[in-house]
This record gives sequence, C-alpha cells and structure tokens, in this order.
Amino acid sequence: MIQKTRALFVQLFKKEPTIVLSPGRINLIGEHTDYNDGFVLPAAIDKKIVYAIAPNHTRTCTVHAVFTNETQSFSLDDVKPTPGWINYLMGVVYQLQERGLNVEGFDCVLAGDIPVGAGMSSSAAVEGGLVAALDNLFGYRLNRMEMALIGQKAEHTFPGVKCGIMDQFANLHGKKDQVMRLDCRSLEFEYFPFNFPDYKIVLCNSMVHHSLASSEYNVRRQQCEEGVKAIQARYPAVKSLRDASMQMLDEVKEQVPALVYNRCAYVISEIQRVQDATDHLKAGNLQAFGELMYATHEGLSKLYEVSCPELDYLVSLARTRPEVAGARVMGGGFGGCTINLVKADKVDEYVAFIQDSYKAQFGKVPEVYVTIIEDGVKVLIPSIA
Ligand code: GAF
Repeated sequence: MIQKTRALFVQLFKKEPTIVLSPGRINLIGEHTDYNDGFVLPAAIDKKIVYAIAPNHTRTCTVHAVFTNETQSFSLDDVKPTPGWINYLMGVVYQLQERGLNVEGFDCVLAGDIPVGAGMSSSAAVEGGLVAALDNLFGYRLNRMEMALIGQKAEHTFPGVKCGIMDQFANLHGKKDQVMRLDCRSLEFEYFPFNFPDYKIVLCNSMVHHSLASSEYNVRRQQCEEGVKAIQARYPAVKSLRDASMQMLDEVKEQVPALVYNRCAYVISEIQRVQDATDHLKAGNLQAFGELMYATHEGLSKLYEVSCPELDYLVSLARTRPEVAGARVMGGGFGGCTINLVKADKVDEYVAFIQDSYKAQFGKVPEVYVTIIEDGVKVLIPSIA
C-alpha cells in the first residue's frame, strides 16, 4: 500500500513525497469516558491511513483520495467547513492557521485500509496523520499531545463531533504491543504490554453505519453535562462525572430525567471498570478482564443506548463461546465493530461461526479483522519510504 500510494503520487504530481502512516485504534475498555475526564485503554493498530505528501509552493492544497478516486483542491485563504471527506483535512489546516502556524500549499494522495464507520477512528487517523505531515513539512515542532489536541479541535469545529481526546491520542502515541492507560483529565498516560500470546484481538464489523452517530454522540455529551450540573448543585467540587459517585447521582435522581440518570450511571461505573480492568490486565487475568468487557457492553446497550440489534447480536454470540474471554461494542457505537478477545487457535472456527450466524440473522456477512497492536503515526522521509 505504501509503494502504491507513493507511485500514484509520483504519477500525479511528478515529485517525491514524504510518506506518513497514521493508524486506526482499538479501545479495550473505557467507552464514552474520555469527555467525562475519565480513563481509557486504547492502542493503535495495523489498519492505517497512508499519506504521500509534498509542498507545492502555492496557496492551494490538492488532495487525491484513493477511496473515492477523486481529486479536490482548496485555497489556504478560504478554509471553511465543506461537505465530504475534504472537511477533515480542512479542519486540521484551519486549526493550524488559528494557532498562527504557517501552512503552505501541498499536494497529497490519501489512501488507507481503515474501514470507514467501523469504529476504528479513520477520522482521527486522517487528522493526526495530516498534523504530523504538515509539522514535518513546515517545521512546527509540535509535540504529540499538541498534535492530538489540534486533531480533536479540528473534529469539533469542522465535522462538528464534540469528541473526547482518546482517538487522536491513541493515533499519535501508539506503541507496538503496548496498550495505553490515559487519564483524560491530566493527559498523563502509561504504557503496558498486552502480553497474551494465546489470544487474538478480533474485530467483527456489523456493517451497520448509523447516520445518527455524530448527532447522538453530541446528545450523550450534553446529557452527561446535565447530570454534572444537577450533582454540582449539591457538590460544587464535582467538575465532571469523573468526580461523581453513584451515591451522589442517586441523591439527584428525582431532579434529572431518567435518561440523564441512566447515561451518568453508565459513565460512573465505566470509569471504575477501567481501573479494575487495568488491574486485571496487569495481573494477567484475561477472564476477569473479559467479564468487565461484557459488563461494559450491557451498559452501553441498556443505559447509554449506543448499541443496535446487530451489535447486541454479535456480543450475544460471543457470550456462547468458551474461546472468547470478552466482547463488546467498540468506539462511539450506533454501528461499527465489536471487539472480541479470542483464543488464538480457535479464531478461524470463531470467525466462521460468527459469519454464518450473522448472515442467517441479518442477511449480510460481517467483515472480520484480526488486529495487532502497532506504533502510532510514523513519518517516513522520502529516502526510506
Ligand atoms: C468516539 C470519540 F471520538 C472518542 O472521543 C470516544 O468518546 C469514543 O467515541 C467513545 O469512547 O470514538
């Protein structure tokens, strides 16, 4: 894929590009906790966006997207939200300009193999890859956390999804074979090995992509904020759900709509689950970890209501299989993938079972990806690309 992207760039733009590899992410546990100042446990994976990019010494940016086989251009003097995939790139350029950084014109080819809408965060990969690419081309010397925050702001202001920091963070900080535990309040993080050679991380794509995903995501965020406000009236020190307990929430139960109560109850328990899950992982107890994944799914489905019948079905199938330590919907939800921890020597059998059962139920075959944990964004200078 790298060589193909490079070759296409050379053919289109007649010069040698810098190559940037920008991975998607998984999240082992800690869903919808990032924008509540909680903890997450993500890792970068072997599915990625590939940029071939070079400056063009003009005020125009020209991007050829391999997925749609089309070329689009925009002027650096007129960067504003624009429908379609170019919006993600323009959001990044806008945010760099907002910080007074000098963005010059560039040509690029955008390729990759992260399935869109599958919950592996192709959008953060597009954003993080471009920030790192432009940093390299134009010498900003941003650190990785600054890059992640720029990607997040781009997502807030252009596509308009008020996401947390997890996806951009994982994309830029990933390390081969390591998961990261990020404190989304302090932005402190630690790496630790995901060392279970007998297990594979298997993603099962429901092939459902609800258009609700971005609008409902923002609604969830507002509902969490509404819960915090009610708790704050009694406990002014509570700044986010990270600071709240179930007891505090129960005290305001009558003052908030039932939906708000449910959303907050899920988040408060999920933040605690990430802490417990980290301990289980470090202790090598994958079975106990897996049970928490199932508990997360239950909360995401019943209380947070970001699942769908297809995802619930995939998790219910996983539940029946002894080779699966745990499974749940991954990412924002409303479609996309489940993440499953599956005994390595049973993966083929499991995949066949999932695909047959799902096809019988919903008439379509779910794509399945056996992923490995990889490094975060990498910039390859032309000579080694
Ligand atoms: C999406 C968001 F982009 C993340 O910030 C996170 O909130 C996730 O949904 C849910 O955990 O991927």
